[in-house]
Amino acid sequence: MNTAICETLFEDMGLTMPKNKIVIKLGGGLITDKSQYKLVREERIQSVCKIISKMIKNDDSIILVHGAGSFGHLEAKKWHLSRGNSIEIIDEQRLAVKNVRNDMIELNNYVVKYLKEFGIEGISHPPSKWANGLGPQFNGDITKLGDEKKDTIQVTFGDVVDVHSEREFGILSGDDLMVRICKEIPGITHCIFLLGDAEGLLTKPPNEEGSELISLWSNEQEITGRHESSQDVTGGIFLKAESASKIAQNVANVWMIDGRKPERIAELVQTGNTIGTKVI
Ligand code: IP8
Repeated sequence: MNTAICETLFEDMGLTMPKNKIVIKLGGGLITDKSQYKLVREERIQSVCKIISKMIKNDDSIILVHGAGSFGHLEAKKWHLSRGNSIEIIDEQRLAVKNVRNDMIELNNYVVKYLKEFGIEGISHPPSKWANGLGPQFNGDITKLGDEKKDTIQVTFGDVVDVHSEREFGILSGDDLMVRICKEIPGITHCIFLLGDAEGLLTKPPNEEGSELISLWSNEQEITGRHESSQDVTGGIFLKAESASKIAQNVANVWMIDGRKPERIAELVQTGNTIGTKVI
């Protein structure tokens, strides 16, 4: 269907045509302090939600995914949840699965609360309720995240999900959700990963001398990141880069940018460019 016919149909239905369809991931390291159990960075969530609400009022459509940070990774690490059922500690693990799921809902509530503060209704889709299996090929109907309604955003997040094998459970990263959303929901124009500690992909870990921003990245280019495996049960920056690279096969504008400067999201969408890493 051509754009003019689409526009007329939208108008007839009393809707305005979304200008851009943007999938944004709030990294767990952006919205929490990853080293301290359940320490949320509310001011960062708030400032991203403010920009997002302006974009929604400007008729862009947004799907939001967020990471777990210290609401998920620390307990998941302690109880080896990413390995699945470990017979000798299974009772503690089952309890930890419940606790992490509850903690993730608690973190999600902060995101929904700040969307609401700016007049946006966040509709939450906790993966433990609709997805099972691991990696980007997990089972679950992602299409509900594509539902569009005025002043509404569909929201999902990394979670502990059931695995239908002797493993019993495992960790589904928000990055895997990003890959599937961008593959299965039609018309995505932008996919943006918001980082908490860097302006984009860097040549070396942040804070290391000589570390520079890579403004254009493809996966042929090696990165020497640091994976904080004491805090992170998914793949850190490596999984993010790999996921972004997969997404770049279907989506034209895939970026990693600094979530501490959320005005860059709006700049990117308006001008096609900003400070950050464009993934090709
Ligand atoms: O932070 C991990 O999701 P991510 C989910 O998006 C849990 O990788 C529960 C650790």
